[in-house]
Amino acid sequence: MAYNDLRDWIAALDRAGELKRVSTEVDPILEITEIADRVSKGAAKKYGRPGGPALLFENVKGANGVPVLINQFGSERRMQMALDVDRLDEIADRIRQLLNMKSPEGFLEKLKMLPILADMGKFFPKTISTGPCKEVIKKKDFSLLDFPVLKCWPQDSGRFITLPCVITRDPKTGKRNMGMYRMQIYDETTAGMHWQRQKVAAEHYRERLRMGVQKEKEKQDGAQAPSPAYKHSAVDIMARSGGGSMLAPGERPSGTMEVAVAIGADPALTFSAIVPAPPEIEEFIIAGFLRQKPVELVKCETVDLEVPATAEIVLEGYVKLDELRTEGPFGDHTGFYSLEDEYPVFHVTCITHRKDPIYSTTIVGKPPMEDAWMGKAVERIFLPLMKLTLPEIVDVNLPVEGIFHNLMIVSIRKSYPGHARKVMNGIWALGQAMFTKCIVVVDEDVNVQDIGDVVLKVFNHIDPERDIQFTLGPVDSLDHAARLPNFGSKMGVDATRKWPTEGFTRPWPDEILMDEKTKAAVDGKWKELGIE
Ligand SMILES: Cc1cc2nc3c(=O)[nH]c(=O)nc-3n(C[C@H](O)[C@H](O)[C@H](O)COP(=O)(O)O)c2cc1C
Ligand SMILES: [Mn+2]
Repeated sequence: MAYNDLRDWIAALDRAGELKRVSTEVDPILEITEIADRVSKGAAKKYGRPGGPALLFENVKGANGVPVLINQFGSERRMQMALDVDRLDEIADRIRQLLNMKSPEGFLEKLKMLPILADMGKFFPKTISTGPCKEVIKKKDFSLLDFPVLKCWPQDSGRFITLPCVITRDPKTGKRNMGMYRMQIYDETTAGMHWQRQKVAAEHYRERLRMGVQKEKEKQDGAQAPSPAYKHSAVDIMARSGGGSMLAPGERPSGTMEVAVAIGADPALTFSAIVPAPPEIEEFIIAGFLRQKPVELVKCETVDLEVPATAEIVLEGYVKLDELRTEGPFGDHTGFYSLEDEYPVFHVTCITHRKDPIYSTTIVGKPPMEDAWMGKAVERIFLPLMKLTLPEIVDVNLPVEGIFHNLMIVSIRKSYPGHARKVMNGIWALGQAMFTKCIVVVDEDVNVQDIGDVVLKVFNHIDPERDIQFTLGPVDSLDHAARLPNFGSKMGVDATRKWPTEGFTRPWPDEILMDEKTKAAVDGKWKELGIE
């Protein structure tokens, strides 16, 4: 049963004993972070429940009564509840079922497919005339400062909206994208738009730059007021990084790109904004698939975009093509601050919200935190999709402390010489898996979920100089060690058993395992031994 909206979800968490309401006054500046961090780490031990409960702060300083929800996804159980399953692998099973669909032969097989086809109808979003997110519409006198936006960590450059579903449209195909990109609040009506350059909204932005709108001479009086923060070189780099237009010195692009932001929605929708889906797939469809119920959308007031009808808060606006501004630092999910960089600026044209909105947010920092559980869900759900391209993959583990792009352990069914290296290269070519700094490939008899087994076998099996491969390519914007921002080296470790056809002619020893007969004999006398 899909949750209709954030409230429905909060009520379900409450019923399941997964929510803690807090009525003591708390400060959105740093204090909520400290509390949420203790809950996701310390409370994990105390309650014997990894991740601790979701928290609803009902009395937030300076919030005009707007409550703050945090840690809604912060445990395996809640992640399962959010996606309405008992095991996250159930979703992978449903994806596998869809992918395995073959052409039906005969009437009976066609009939069997009907429920699947009917199910597919639920994936597609529906646009309806109005919804609760329109209860309050403010086209003027609105302020981003009205909401209890957190300052998360001491060295953060300001307050950041951390759980925004950012919706943009591909200017060429008209397809919509929804990605989660944090937003630093600059003032009442502007915020940073931290879409990293390899993300889909950044590509939409570049597409607009490439289309060039018109390039105007800086001295000419453009239709658009010049952005005070205009930095020619930065905008030029943005344009060129897409292989697009090169601005002549003194030239500047003009025009804007519309953006809508939904904050606080049903959990499947929020989650779909973080999944690293192929760029061509609309996240609204993914949310429909996860919810098994269409996402209902309403048209925005001031931009040509649609937003989830039941969202708590909607920000409408645009980014200018000639404006970048310093964003960050921000305490990030690497456990370190991501440093300042130039990003586009979101200008708000309208804010709509429910009558008594609930502000939902998260914090990132040293793992494990709330995003660890979201990442694990992504790992499980994407396995069948990875196997589509790399069917030899048996299982994948992205350890939480590897912060998802630093370390991937993958087991394969090895079938030919050099197979492990083919898999590494395949992963580096697979969407956001391109960011993986270290890929460790093991044989299928290694349980990648058991780090002890992995360490034992990987370090026994490698001849480091022979088995480590380096490559160069794009790295995550958050990587502070790479030689250049966004560009650096990556490492693959081939920890599979080496074959003679790979030049390894020494004998390979067997793993030590007791024989079944002896084990059975000891089983038989185990109690009698009186050891336990
Ligand atoms: C809490 C949270 C915050 C995130 N913040 C950012 C961000 O600021 N910038 C960014 O590019 N990606 C961020 N991400 C990751 C993106 O949401 C993720 O890469 C997503 O797949 C992007 O969608 P897209 O493929 O449609 O661009 C964040 C993820 C989470 C869970
Ligand atoms: Mn996308």
